[in-house]
Amino acid sequence: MIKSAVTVSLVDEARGGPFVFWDGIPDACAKAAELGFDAIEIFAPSGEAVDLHQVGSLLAQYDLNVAAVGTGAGMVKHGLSLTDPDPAKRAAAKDFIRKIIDFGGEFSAPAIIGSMQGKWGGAIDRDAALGLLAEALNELGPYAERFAIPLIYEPLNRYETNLIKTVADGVAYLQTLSTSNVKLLADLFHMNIEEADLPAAIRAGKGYIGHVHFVDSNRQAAGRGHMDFAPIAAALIETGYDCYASAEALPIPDSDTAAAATIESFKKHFRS
Ligand code: LER
Ligand code: MN
Repeated sequence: MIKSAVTVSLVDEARGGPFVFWDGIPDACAKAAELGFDAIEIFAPSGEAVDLHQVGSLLAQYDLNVAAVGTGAGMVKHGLSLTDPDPAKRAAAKDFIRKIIDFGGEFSAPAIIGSMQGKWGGAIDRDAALGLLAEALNELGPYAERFAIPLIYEPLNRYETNLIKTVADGVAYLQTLSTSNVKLLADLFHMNIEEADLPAAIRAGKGYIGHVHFVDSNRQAAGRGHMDFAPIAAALIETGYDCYASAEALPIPDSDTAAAATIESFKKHFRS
C-alpha cells in the first residue's frame, strides 16, 4: 500500500525551497501525526546534525516513520556534487552522502541523490559526467545495502540538471549500473515539465520507482495546481508501487495549509 509523507527542512540555506515544514522535527512530527501522515521526509544539513535518539523517541511517540532523507545540503551548503571535475570534491560529496545514508539507515529511510548529481559542462562532457555519476551510484548503492534500503536517484527538470530528466531515461541509466540497489524518484513536479505523459512514464518505470514526490504542477501541495492526479495515482497503484508519496511542496500559503491540502489529496487518490 502506498504511504503518505511530508517534508521538513532543517537547512536555512534552502529557505524558499519546496519543503512543507521548517520549524524542526518535533513540530513536523506533531503536525504530521495530527493530520494522519505515515512518515516525515527529512532534509538535514548533514548526517551528523540530527540527534538520532531524539528522532527515534519522536517517531515512537507519534507512531511515524522516516520516508527518506535528502542529501541536497551537500550542494546547497558546501557546493559539492558527484560529477564535479575536482576528484577531491567528488570524494567529499560521496563522504557527505555516506553519512546521510548512515543517518537515514537508522530509521530504514533511503537517501535521495537529487541536486548532488550535479551537471555536465566545462571540462566534463555529458558522457564523462554520467560515467562519474555511475561510479558513485555503484559505490553508494551497495553501501546502502547494509541497512537493507535502496539508494534513490532523482531525475530532475532541465533547469536543475542536464543529465537524466525523464523516468524512461532513468530506467535505461539504472540498467547500465552494476548495482541493482538504486531506485528512481518520480518527482511529479519535475515530471510535469519533462514527461509527455505522466501515467505512461510511471508505467515505464514499473519496478524501478522507489520514492515519489507527491506535488502539484506549480510545486504547491497536491490539489493546489492543475495536475491530473487520478490517472497518476491509478498508474502507481497498477504498477504495484508501495513506497511513499511524499509532499515535497512549497509552504504556500503556509505550511499547515500545504500539509492539510496534501493529506486531503492523498486520501482522495490513494485511500478511496
Ligand atoms: C530538487 O528540485 C528536488 O526535487 C529534490 O528532491 C532534490 O534534491
Ligand atoms: Mn524532488
